[in-house]
Amino acid sequence: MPERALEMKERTLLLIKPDGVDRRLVGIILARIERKGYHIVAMRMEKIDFETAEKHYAVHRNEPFYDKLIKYITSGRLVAAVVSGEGCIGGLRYIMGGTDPLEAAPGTIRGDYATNVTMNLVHGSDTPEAAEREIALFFPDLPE
Ligand code: IDP
Ligand code: MG
Repeated sequence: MPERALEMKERTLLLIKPDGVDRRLVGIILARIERKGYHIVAMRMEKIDFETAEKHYAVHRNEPFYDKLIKYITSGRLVAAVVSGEGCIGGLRYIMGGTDPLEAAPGTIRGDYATNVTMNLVHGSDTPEAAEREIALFFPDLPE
């Protein structure tokens, strides 16, 4: 079974944002993702610089919340991980819940553990193209 899951091509980038690390929710968040059946195939903890943050969130450049978002994501250490498994791009976002934790369903990470739309604990890539771009940004040496 593990071999089969590792062969599945789909993979996505997970970030446990600085509030998740600060609040010691790393273990709980990773446990939920692993229990779903996904594999963590690469993982690192780091405080990212502005350049990486700006590249990662380039699509939000013109949003009113952009400056706050960049300040938040660079405010402390985060966990970046590559998650692999069947349907994991959509599946991870389903486990995470909606962007605004006040509207995220109970049972999701954001629905259960967060209240603030900026500090919403986690990031998951939203498309296969975004996943490959974001994985390349955080894990440039990872084989395809
Ligand atoms: P997502 O993380 O659910 O994919 P996006 O729309 O891609 O949500 O937004 C990226 C991040 O920007 C969110 O996770 C959140 O941290 C922040 N954000 C999104 N919308 C707002 C907002 O309306 N106000 C403040 N921060 C926001
Ligand atoms: Mg997004």
